[in-house]
Amino acid sequence: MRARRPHAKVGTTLLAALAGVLAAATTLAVAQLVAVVVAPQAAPLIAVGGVFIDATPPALKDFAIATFGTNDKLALLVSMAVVIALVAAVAGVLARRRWALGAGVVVVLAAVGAAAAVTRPSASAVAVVPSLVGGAVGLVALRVLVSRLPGARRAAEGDRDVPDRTAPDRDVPDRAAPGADRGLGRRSFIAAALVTSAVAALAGVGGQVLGQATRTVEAARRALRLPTASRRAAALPAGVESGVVGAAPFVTPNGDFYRIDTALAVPQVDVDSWRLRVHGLVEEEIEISFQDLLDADLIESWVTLTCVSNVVGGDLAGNAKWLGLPVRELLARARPTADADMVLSTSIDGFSASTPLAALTDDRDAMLAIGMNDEPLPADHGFPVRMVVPGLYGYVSATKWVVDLEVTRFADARAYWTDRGWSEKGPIKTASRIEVPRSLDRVPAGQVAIGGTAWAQQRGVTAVEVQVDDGDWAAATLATEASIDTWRQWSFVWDATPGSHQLTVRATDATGEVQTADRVDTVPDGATGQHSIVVTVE
Ligand SMILES: Nc1nc2c(c(=O)[nH]1)N[C@H]1C(S)=C(S)[C@@H](COP(=O)(O)O)O[C@H]1N2
Ligand SMILES: [Mo]
Repeated sequence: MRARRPHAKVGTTLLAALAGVLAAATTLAVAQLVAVVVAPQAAPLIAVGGVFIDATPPALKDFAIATFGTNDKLALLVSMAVVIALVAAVAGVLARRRWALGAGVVVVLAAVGAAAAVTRPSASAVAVVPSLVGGAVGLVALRVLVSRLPGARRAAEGDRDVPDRTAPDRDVPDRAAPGADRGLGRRSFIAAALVTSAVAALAGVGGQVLGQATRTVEAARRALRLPTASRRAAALPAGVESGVVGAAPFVTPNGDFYRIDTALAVPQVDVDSWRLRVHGLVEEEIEISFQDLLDADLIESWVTLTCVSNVVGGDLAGNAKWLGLPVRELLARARPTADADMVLSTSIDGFSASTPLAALTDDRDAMLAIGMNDEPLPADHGFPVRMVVPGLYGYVSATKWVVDLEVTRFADARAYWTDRGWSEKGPIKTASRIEVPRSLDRVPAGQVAIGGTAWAQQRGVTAVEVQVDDGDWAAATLATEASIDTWRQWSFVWDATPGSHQLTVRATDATGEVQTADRVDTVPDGATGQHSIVVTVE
């Protein structure tokens, strides 16, 4: 009989797979909704994704950034959804034949979610709740759907996990009486599938709506009035912009500022309970509140942040006006002992960075920042407090959502990325890039405006040169320097002749060192090499 109905059988298997996928969607949506109430970071996708990110080898992380750029997190979430859907489809097919097997897959998935959630930094025991509640609801959904698959036995006929061994065929659905399809056929399954989808959709939308409504942290951020700095940033000198149309603006608007971090869901930090602890190799342990920061003498300065994962010509750099407390004032109160040489700053989400103590105590104005371009820090950029240290790549200095400063020694402690193959120290390397025109652009022959940005934080850029094809290096015009800690724009008027041409740029820093042409990869301490583009002149 089975052999004569291959299509029906395939169809039922597909429906079983669909049952599994719907049950998984219900599990995730319900878990997400519960997580909004219990702990947002405890949502299973977020927690499992977080574990995955922390376990990702540096090469894969670099590949993800290179391939997906700042969409690497979206790529991860989509991949996880695909994998879960596949596993869930298998669970549905299994559950049709042996309920215990299918149910087992759901239980294991929920357990993985719960385990991931409870082991995330700063998680409490309640972090298991979203996955467990979601898993329970998912099990019910799977049970209901599988029991309504065409050919499934009526509930009255028994709910056994193991089919009757005396029967010649152990396959429960196909063994069902010919009349079984009448009561529990496709229509009944479709009805149950619609109800399940509705439950999943309601939970999903409910989670979103509730999430928005309870975003008290964003409300607190909006309500915050930043104090005026005791030492204001110098007004930007006229002429910091090169004037080349299409070049990156000198000040990066907060909304356009590159974002790099390991947080799948942005940490929601409550300002009233935020504390920063300064401890370790210090004469005196210190703890400050956010109010302490608001009441302190704050400074403002322009600093260009750069990511160590930025490739030659890349855009993982941004320039902003930061408002904050000099870290050296806090350290002066704590009094580091003579053997200390590093400060390990740690975020509420477990990320950490190792910064040389000297970089936090010298006159470069490393700060605990609370303001970015005259606004409270955006949540993505570390609200309420982050570190900003001129001259060092972000991974060794710019801890967002910072809650802890441990004064220690490089010999005794390692930071998040140092543990994953990156260098323990990360001074920013001199870089320059061409922003206008774009590579592979077509431009008209004659005078063409070339423009871009160069940076060498803590040293300053003193020259930029452009090379056309294999010609001599020619000096570009430098825009005014705002400070040695900010990037510097440049422009160059090129007398373009028809044909295909390569343009290359290099910068020289204030120590006289010319940016090297040697290409090295971003791992372990930042890329080098010169940026080239190819354009067609018509
Ligand atoms: N908590 C936390 N802070 C972090 C990171 C992180 O993953 N988590 N990444 C660092 C890195 S690698 C960089 S380049 C900067 C980027 O800061 P931005 O996202 O504000 O541009 O943040 C740093 N601070
Ligand atoms: Mo970075």
